[in-house]
Amino acid sequence: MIDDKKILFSGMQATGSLTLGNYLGALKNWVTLSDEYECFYSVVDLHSITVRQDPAELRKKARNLMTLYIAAGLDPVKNCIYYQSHVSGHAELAWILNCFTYMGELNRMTQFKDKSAKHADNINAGLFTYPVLMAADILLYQADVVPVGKDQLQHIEITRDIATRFNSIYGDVFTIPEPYLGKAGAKIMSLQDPTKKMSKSDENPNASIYLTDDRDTIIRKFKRAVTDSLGCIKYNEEQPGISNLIDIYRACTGMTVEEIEKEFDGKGYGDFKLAVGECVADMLTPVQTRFDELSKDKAYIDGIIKENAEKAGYYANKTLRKVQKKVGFPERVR
Ligand code: ATP
Ligand code: LTN
Repeated sequence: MIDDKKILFSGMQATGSLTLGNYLGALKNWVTLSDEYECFYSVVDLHSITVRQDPAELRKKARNLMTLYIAAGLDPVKNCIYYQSHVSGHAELAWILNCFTYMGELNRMTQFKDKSAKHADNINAGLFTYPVLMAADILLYQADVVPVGKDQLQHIEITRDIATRFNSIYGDVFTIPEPYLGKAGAKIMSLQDPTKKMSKSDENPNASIYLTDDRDTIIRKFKRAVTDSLGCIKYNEEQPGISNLIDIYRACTGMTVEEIEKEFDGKGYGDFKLAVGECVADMLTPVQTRFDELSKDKAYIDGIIKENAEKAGYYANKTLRKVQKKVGFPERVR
């Protein structure tokens, strides 16, 4: 607890351009939750280098992501928005937790299997221990909840296992975190293959809506979205493409599946795709405008980066010192 509020932690990697999946599955919920919780939102750049990055590009993308967090509506005074690499406690706690994590556990992680298949020429140890760093992120702030998309649930589960193991040896050191999944949008699928998740690393640009896409591009991509030949707008397993569009519409409008099915009863796919495209464009336009404004204000963003890194460092150090003491590291002499 901080000031009687429960603690929330989440993060995103600064790789590629953010997609509608990232927005609906994560960022949009973050904004809703930020009143209720004491929130830490990190740009997880340590995680980014598990895949080879161009340094200048990474720096630029990390800054854009930081700006986008704010443009999407996160108040940087109320929420601690910071770069993971500015708080050394993440790497320090990750090392300790590595010694409490089993190879067998990490071997079961589906993201590791997917990413090592994709980057067969660079299956580095960081990619393997990625979930331990993620556990350190969460446990460092004693987070109660972690809002993520469905694809990250396995990582939250291993975080809970590591924390429980550590606590059973050393007493109550870590809060055991719970995942938080939004009602709609927890898994937005690719517009070109609705059996695959929409991903910022997809090579086909038509598969994803990027947060930077303009209105015409958004509408064009929805028009081209892969559906089926059944001709009815119903949420079911046989129609994964249509179900995905219903999910997107639901997440944007707050309507229920039944209300949406009723609204489009008897209408064609063309009409429905256009409606989805328009509501997504309406939702993203203000975020884009704010992003452009904020990007011009270097001093303002720099100030946030500095202040929030100090705030995050303060809370991170509190947990880290406790953990170091528990495992038997010598006390610092002042
Ligand atoms: P990559 O393709 O590079 O692995 P990604 O698009 O999966 O990236 P991440 O940075 O791994 O994005 O995820 C950031 C957040 O967005 C996480 O909370 C994740 O669960 C969520 N997220 C990512 N893709 C989707 C999706 N298609 N639907 C819902 N949530 C998603
Ligand atoms: N692994 C996550 C990003 C991430 C994260 C975290 C999310 C790193 N650390 C801590 C929530 C909490 C991803 O790939 N989306």
